[in-house]
Amino acid sequence: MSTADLSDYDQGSVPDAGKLRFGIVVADWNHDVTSSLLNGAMLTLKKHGATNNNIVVKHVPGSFELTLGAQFLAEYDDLDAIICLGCVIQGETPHFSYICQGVTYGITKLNLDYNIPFIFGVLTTLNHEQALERAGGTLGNKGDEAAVTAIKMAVLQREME
Ligand code: RBF
Repeated sequence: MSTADLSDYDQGSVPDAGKLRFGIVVADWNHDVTSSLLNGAMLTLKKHGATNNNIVVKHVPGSFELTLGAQFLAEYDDLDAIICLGCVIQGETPHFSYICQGVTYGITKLNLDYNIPFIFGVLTTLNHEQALERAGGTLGNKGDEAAVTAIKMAVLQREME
């Protein structure tokens, strides 16, 4: 069982995000969890220099819609990275697997189709408790980690230009 707080990263190794523009697309299913992921991502982007004016947040109904929501952002705004936040919790039917498969494939495809990073910030947990532990609970906040990844990948992309 994992016990590490992976959000406890070396802040000195994160580049400045002051000149970068971010999109965040967040799923409303399991809203208590995804709002904490969003809060963590926003705070972390701003901690590293991003401003409110340079962060666009859009909501979609569920994690399955994250892919198209992120594509809308990529098409209609000039962004350096797009963070996708959601939480899929296993139920009694195989639905969980189909949603996870769909969103994982969708976000992977966006990464390859567009020349900007799309960050996978989707929790896929066995229960609600596991999700809360990873959304500001004892195991950190995956929203923070998604934000750090977005900054690092956006800077990497700029270095290559
Ligand atoms: N969306 C989530 O983001 N997390 C979930 O745990 C989740 N569970 C679902 C379970 C069922 C049985 C259904 C029908 C939908 C679920 N969704 C969930 C919503 C899904 O991502 C999507 O919004 C809908 O399937 C409509 O395309």
